[in-house]
Amino acid sequence: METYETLRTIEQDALAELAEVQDEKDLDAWRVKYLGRKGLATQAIKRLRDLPPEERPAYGQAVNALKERLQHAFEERQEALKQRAMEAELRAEAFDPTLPGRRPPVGRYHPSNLILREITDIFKQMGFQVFDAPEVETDEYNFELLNIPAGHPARDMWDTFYTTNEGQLLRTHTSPGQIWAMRQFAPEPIRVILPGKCYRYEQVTPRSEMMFHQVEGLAIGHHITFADLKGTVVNFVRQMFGPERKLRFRCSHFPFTEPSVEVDMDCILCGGKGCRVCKYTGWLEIMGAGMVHPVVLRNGGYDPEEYTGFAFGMGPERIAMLKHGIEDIRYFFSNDIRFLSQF
Ligand code: FA5
Repeated sequence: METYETLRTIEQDALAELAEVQDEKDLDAWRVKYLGRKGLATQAIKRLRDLPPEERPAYGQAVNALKERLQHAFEERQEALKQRAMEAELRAEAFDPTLPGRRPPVGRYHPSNLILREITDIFKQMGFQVFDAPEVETDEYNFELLNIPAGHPARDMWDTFYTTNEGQLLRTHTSPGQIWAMRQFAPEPIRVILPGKCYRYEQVTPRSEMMFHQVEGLAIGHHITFADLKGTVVNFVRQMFGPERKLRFRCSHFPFTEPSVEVDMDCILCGGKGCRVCKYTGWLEIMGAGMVHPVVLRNGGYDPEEYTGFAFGMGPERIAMLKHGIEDIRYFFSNDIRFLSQF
């Protein structure tokens, strides 16, 4: 019976020690000590040899039962330790369910898109529809059909990026869109605006980018006069910049309009007195415009004896710069979130 006494002692010691175990390392040492290959409970089977044969099966069963109980106790302790570690971790994180949640950052429109939307909304009220034209153009559409033949000095002003395909280029202005729109609608009267990207091979400065947007406007019909152009532009500028704005139409030249003008607005910062923004002139240039040249009308499919039209082209980034007091156009496309998130 002494043999069974030993088993009981092993069990009591093992359970007492197990209750003291506080971490994984001690737990593992305990397992080796009692349940490992050379562990006390495992080795207890060796006593079988000292017993008479008829008692051996009962003793064998008693050893196995002991090992099972110890194994069970081990697993329970292991689970309890895991649970305790998890609770400690949660406490350390100090989760407070009453705090408000964190808002995920929400995307927003790019300032160029915002100003394009404002511009198109104003023209939509005046019956203009938005027309989409390609950014990758041909020499024919970007220049030839707009009355700018090869060798024309105006080509210097509108130098661009060429593709490896002969005669294919990135458009320098939205004006080739006039031809696309005319060819789609002629001989119906039209009123369209064409917002989109343009590209120029020129030095990047605080006022000029290599890639920027333009919004082209085109109206063609019977009896359209320069007065219609003035009325449309005045209405646009006053809705965009306020009803007190004054406008000036200054003689200019574009090969695709005749007569041509540059439209200036009194400086919104100094009200016309002269300041750094308007370079002390009191005026800010906001667009080029004019009456559609007869050659361009014909290229678009309208008979210039019967139809007249006006066109204009403006730079929305420059308009946004005036509206929001932005000093450098390069902010628009340098992808700095500190700038973009202000709109
Ligand atoms: C033109 O591009 C003409 N196609 C405009 C036009 C259309 C005249 C229809 C008559 C009839 P201009 O090169 O001046 O003109 O450009 C028009 C506007 O685009 C400028 O007033 C400016 O706001 C903007 N722009 C021109 N170049 C740049 C640039 N490098 N960076 C940013 N904006 C520019």
